[in-house]
Amino acid sequence: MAKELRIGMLGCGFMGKAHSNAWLQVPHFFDREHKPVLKAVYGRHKDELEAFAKRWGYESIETDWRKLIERDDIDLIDVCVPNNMHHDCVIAAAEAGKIVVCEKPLAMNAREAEEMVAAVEKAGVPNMVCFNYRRVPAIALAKQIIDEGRIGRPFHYRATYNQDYTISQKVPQGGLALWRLDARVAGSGVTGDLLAHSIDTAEWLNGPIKKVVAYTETFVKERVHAETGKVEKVEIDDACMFLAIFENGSLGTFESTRYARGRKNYNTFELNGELGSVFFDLEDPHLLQFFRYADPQTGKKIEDHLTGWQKIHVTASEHPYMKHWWVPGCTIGYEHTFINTFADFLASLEGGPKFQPDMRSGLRTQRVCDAILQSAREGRWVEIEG
Ligand code: SOE
Repeated sequence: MAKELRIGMLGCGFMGKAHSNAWLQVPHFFDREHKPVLKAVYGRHKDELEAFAKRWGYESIETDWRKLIERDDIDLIDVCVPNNMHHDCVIAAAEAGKIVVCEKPLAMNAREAEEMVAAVEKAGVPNMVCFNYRRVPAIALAKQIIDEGRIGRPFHYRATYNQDYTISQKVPQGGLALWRLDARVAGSGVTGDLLAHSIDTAEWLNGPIKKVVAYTETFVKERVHAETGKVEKVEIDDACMFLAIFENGSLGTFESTRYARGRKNYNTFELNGELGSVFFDLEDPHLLQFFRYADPQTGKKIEDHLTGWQKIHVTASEHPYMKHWWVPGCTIGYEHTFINTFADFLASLEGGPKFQPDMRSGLRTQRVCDAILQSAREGRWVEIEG
């Protein structure tokens, strides 16, 4: 008999939906001792909350998130509310002895994240941050190829994360749909929202970043606030570009914007090494491009007139996660990255490998984000502590 894992969901927006779907789907595709049960969901607006609970089959609703966390019929708290609530929700959940899942970025800044890590480690509760792109099979395959030594000494890491939904001046800031444009709720703009993904992936694939120098821009300086109806100053970074030096000596270039007309979720990375290179584009998520120059064992050159970039269609059962899905050639989507993520997290609760990224890893990414914003403010290189 599977052990019930009673889920308390905080938030019923975009991520509340992606996470609810993932908890329900894990048992259908992965053998786990735990069976997630959608026990209760919190939301600010009763009507929207009731409709959400009905749609996803939550047993109950709460309009007070602290009351939900205190309930003793809840095992795991999943924090899917805007960034400025993550700190208090995670600390309350840890103090209540709950398993804690939190959306990215972990917090508004590293100071908050430190307090959250201290709370979960003091309580000794399992914890994670939902950087879901690590569980895109093609990205997990890139990690495997790097760990197999097929890239060798790294020289360059190049990443972009571009979107285009805020170009119009008419797009308001704040409120349920656009809290990401309100610095008081989001903490930052593309740095915390998009580059946090790029940084988590970069450090997972290429090791820690030692220092950064950054430039940020806010193209639309004022927007109507959806809640006050007043025109207010925009205080987030609409775009950010930074250079990074990795501990391993390789050079990094990162760019992110919400002003790249035509780019919807253009999250890409390329790593160039002595023995080979890999390239990935989330707008083409089933493919990993791999260039093989030399044999990782012998270092002997294998490049000749027949070699070139391989486009690996990452759908075979030998590829990460894919044996749990369909037959070779059949693809999976955005929502499956959350299902793969929760499958790994449940495995870690059942004696499997320790789950990463945990909140201490989330703190590390927060420190890099803080350094980027500090560098942009002060116009100088900033070292990453800790
Ligand atoms: C922003 O539009 C956003 O939804 C991010 O907040 C998510 O983290 C990213 O996965 C997709 O884009």
